[in-house]
Order: sequence, then structure tokens, then C-alpha cells
Amino acid sequence: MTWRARVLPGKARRKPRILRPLQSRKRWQGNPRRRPRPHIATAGEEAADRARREFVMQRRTREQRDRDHRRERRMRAVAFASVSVLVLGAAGFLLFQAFWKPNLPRMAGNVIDISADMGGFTRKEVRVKAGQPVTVRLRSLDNSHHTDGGGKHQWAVDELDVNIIAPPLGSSSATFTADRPGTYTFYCDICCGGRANPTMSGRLVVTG
Ligand SMILES: [Cu+2]
Repeated sequence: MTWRARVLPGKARRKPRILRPLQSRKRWQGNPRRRPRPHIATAGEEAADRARREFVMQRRTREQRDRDHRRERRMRAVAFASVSVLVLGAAGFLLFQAFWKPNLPRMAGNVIDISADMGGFTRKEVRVKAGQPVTVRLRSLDNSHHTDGGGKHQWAVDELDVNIIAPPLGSSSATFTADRPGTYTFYCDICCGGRANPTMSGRLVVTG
């Protein structure tokens, strides 16, 4: 196909106008007879142009949509992953806090360790010898978020004037000597119903 054929209107099989390269003005300079006449597109060419433009637009739209979908999926995956990491990390931290109890340092003397939480004391009965000093160390396994008592627990024996209050997740101790043999009641009056709660009390047996 020659250059001249391209500018002639109405030729069959001509490519749509938008595909034709820019016409060079040099070809007809100095020769007015060869000056190209403006091209009038035929109805078929117009339709082909429109169809092609539409096709390109549709393809672009489709590609854009696919790109958007891919990006959205990627962002959703990233968001899900980060939320998962956060939740798992928080859960792990809470579990670690809940189950990891460091051992208390050793104490000199006759020491009895008792732990307490909302479920009660770890020991329901404590036996001591009369006339011998004994140290009771009470440990609270509850944290300060407990609305009932704020995580504090108590180990008190009224007859012996012993009153130990352990702070949340902490410990406190007292040393006393029981002179008279007998069975006494120790209790916590801070949490969940106090003395009336049977799980928050126990027996201190003083043997002769
Ligand atoms: Cu208690």
C-alpha cells in the first residue's frame, strides 16, 4: 500500500484512521498538486474506530479491575496476617503471664508457703508445733484486674493475732508462735464472700 493510496478516501481495506502514522508534510512540499486532501472517514471506518477504541477501553478497564482486585486481596491478606500476629501475640503474652509463676526466694526458718486465688487456698490444713516459731508466707495468684478484692488475699487467724495480706501477684509473710495446742481456723476475708466462703478458709492444727 503506497502513501498516496492511504490518503484517498473511500478505499476498501484501509486501516482505521487512528492507526495511520502521522502524515509527513514533506512529501507534497513544492508540488501543490500532490497536496493530500483531508481524509473523510467512511461510516465503516468510523464504526471500526469506535469498536477498536471501545475494545481497548474495555481491555484497560478489565486490566485495571484485575489489578485492583489483586491489590485488594494482597492488602486483605496483609491485614489478616498482622491482626493474627497481634492476637496470637497478645494471647501468648496473657497465657505466659497466667501460668508462669517464678519461684519465691528461699526463707530461713520454718516456712510454710501457701498460695491463694479465687478458687481458695492451696492448703486446707496447716500443721505446726506448739511453742516453735513458724513463718507463713502467703502468695496471691490473682492480678489486680479482679474486681473482687483487687487480687489481694488474706491469711488470718484471729486467736493468734495473725493477719497476712498478700498483694496481687505478690507475697507477704508473718512469723508467729502458737503456744497452745488446738485447732484454729485461718481465713481470707477479702474476696468472694469473705469468711462465709468455705473455700477461703482452712484449719491450722497446733500439736503439742
Ligand atoms: Cu481470698
